[in-house]
Parts: sequence; structure tokens; C-alpha cells
Amino acid sequence: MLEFDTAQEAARAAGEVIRRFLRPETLFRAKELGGASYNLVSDADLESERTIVEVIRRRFPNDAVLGEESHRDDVNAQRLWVVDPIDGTTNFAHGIPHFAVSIAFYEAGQPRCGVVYNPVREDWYLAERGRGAFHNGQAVRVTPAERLDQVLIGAGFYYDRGAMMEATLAAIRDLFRQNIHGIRRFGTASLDLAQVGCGLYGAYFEYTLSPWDFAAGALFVDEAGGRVTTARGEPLPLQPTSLLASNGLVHNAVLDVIRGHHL
Ligand code: LIP
Repeated sequence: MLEFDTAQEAARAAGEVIRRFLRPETLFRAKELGGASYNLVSDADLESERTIVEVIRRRFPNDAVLGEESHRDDVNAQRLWVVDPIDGTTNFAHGIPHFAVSIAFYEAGQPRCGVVYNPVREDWYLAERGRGAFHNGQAVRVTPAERLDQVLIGAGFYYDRGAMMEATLAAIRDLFRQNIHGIRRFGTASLDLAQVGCGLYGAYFEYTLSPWDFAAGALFVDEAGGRVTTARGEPLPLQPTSLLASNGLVHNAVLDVIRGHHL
């Protein structure tokens, strides 16, 4: 599929840009977000997105692009690319090599392929609708664990430091009370989703994510045999939303805990 090849080519080119920026002297600007300065945006984000869109538009000049930094085309477009040029910006800003380029291609509202790429570790998480999920060329599946006391759970915190943070902490406390093996918070939603698809986490949740954070990773989980819904158990919309991804088997048990704290 030409779109799948294009997504990988764009991710590789973006990875080169990002590696060039990965120096301690790189400067970061605070993104305007209701006065908060936790959401960092860097020249690397902007240049990475520019590079990705250039590669896409060279092949598909009329396609719509929804990108985190500077492309906000119509999400209802027949052909749509959903792009996060650096997912895990805060990790990137602090020099933690756990971030990724995330690119998904949607047709008629359905994800067709997705690429999540960590350019430092050279980790590729690839999924194509109906063809499975692959980590560095190996087919992967979600974990067969059936109970909460058999799994690790990933969580994410949005940039909010108020009610949503409290809700997340309360949900984590209640999950611990179900004897889960532990909570992990690595700070990159697309890679958290990849961990679910690879069977490392039994589940991952977050109360607010944007489409570019989850579009590629959600397809990866789906293709690895897992399940992705909102944190209320509804189908996932292509807009800012809560999210629960799991191996399917522990989905309802996690939902029982986290939906009660959903704002
Ligand atoms: C971030 C995520 C992070 C999540 C934040 C945010 P960004 O994306 O991947 O894991 O907790 O809500 O969405 O801003 O680094 O692309």
C-alpha cells in the first residue's frame, strides 16, 4: 500500500530531523495553553511536522492533514493523515529518549495504516488494517492475561494539573486496590499504545488525548488483537477524548474502575 510506504518514509525523514535537534543546547518554547507552560513545543516539532507533510504532499498533494503543530485540515476529509511530529515532547525536552513520530492514514473515517517510530532506539511499530501489528518486523499480539492481578497498566497525565490530574491519581489508586502488578507512566501515548499491542501492558488509559497522540497506536492495538474505547467504553472518536486500550480480556475490569473517575 503506497500510503503505508509513504508513512514510513515520512517517519524516517522526521527521525533524521529530530536526531539533529537532540542536543542539550536546543531551546524550547512554552506553548500557549491556557497560561500553562507544561506543553513544550520545540523547533524540532515544527520542522519534523514540516518534513512529514512535505513527504506526504509529494505523493498525495490533495490529501488532508491533521497535525499537532500547524496543520488543521477537516477531520471528516475522505483521505486524512493524522500526524504527531514528536509525541512525548516533554521527554524530548528533558533529553529522555522515549518519544516517537506517529503517523496514521484514514480513509472514509477508518484507519488504514499507522506508524509509530522511536528514532533514538530505531523502534518501528507498524500496523496495516487487516494485516496485523509488527514491532521491528516481528508480528505481535496483546497479552493473554485475564485478570487485573496479572497485568501492568500504563497511564498518562494530560497537561492539566487540576481536576483531571486528581481523577487520574484516584483511578490509579483504585487500580492498585485491584492488585495490579504496577503502574507505568512513560509519557508518550503512542508508545504506551505500542506497549499494549506488544503484550507488555495489559491496559493503558488516559483521560484526555488528542487524535494525533492515538491515531496510529490505536490501530496498532486493534491489529494486535486488543480493544480500544473511550474511558467510558464508547467507540473512540477522532477528536480529543479519553482512551482505554487493553488486551480485550481485562477491558471491562479496568473500565469498572476508571469510568467512575471520568470527569
Ligand atoms: C503527550 C503524550 C503524553 C500524554 C499527554 C500528551 P505530546 O503528547 O503523548 O503521553 O500523557 O497527554 O498528549 O504533547 O508530547 O505530543
